[in-house]
Amino acid sequence: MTATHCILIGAPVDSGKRRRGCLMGPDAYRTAGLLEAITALGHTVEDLGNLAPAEASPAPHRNAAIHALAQNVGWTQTLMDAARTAAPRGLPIFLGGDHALALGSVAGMAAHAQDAGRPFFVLWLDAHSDIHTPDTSDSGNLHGTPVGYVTGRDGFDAFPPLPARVDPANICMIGLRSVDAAEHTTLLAMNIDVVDMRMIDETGIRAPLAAFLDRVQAADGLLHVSLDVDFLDPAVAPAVGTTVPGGATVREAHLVMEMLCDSGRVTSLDLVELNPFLDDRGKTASLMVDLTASLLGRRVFDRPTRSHA
Ligand code: Z70
Ligand code: MN
Ligand code: MN
Ligand code: MN
Repeated sequence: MTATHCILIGAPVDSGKRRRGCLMGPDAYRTAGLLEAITALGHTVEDLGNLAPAEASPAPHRNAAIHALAQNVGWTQTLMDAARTAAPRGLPIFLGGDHALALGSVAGMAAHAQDAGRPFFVLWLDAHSDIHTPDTSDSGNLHGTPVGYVTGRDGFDAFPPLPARVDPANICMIGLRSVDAAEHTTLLAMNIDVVDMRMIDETGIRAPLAAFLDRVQAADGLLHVSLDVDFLDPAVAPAVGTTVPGGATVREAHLVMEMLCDSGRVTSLDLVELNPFLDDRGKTASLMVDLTASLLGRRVFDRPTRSHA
């Protein structure tokens, strides 16, 4: 992989759900050696430190269950701006923080792609589809809404207007195993490319990912990868608030990252939902760092001719 300038954006977002701890995520990644792992691969790193949410004072939401609306609105503005500013200079890596940070990171990257006149694609690696709106969410946890926001669904009036909507046809979700009924209806209506765990068991993870990457390639698109810790099986990645059994293995996750690296398409990355308070001697943070390294070119053994095709 050619040398890349990686821009680390600390996003200690802890407002997307009620259980606290994700605010420690950015420093856990640094402690686990993320900067060293990136530079060891021949890339350069710039660490912007940890950002803080903009001030926001939205009216109370009609859904009384919504948790921490003002903070989430403020983070969305901050991270949208940060993405747009960083993207022309390198590869932004958003160090979460819970998945509510992706309202800002993905919206900002979509705006950047529009500015650059390029199609924009999103790979969502997650146990959940996170396609709620503030109106359809029963939990009121806004980390369940980023895909709803970036695809331009109604109900986000309190949030910054979307500079560029993400085409649902350009989204692929891999790893799903916990989808609410309202989300299921929406995923079908939007015809989103869903690779659930059953499909992974039946076809393997390689074929559906290769098909998606071929589409990104054919369109000469920019690709944002949003990696939720709960994509992984909780046995290997215990540092998450909501554990869902039956997740991706270490081997499947590394293969995904290696294929993404080979594609040469990834232009931004979210690392989300790490709750260091729940980790086991840093093993989840370390695994996330190793996966990031695979995405950026680390190889077990280099063969000159291997690719995802
Ligand atoms: C559920 C909700 C969720 C985690 C996203 C879950 C959302 N669909 N949970 N990531 N860990 O509350 O909306
Ligand atoms: Mn998620
Ligand atoms: Mn999740
Ligand atoms: Mn729900």
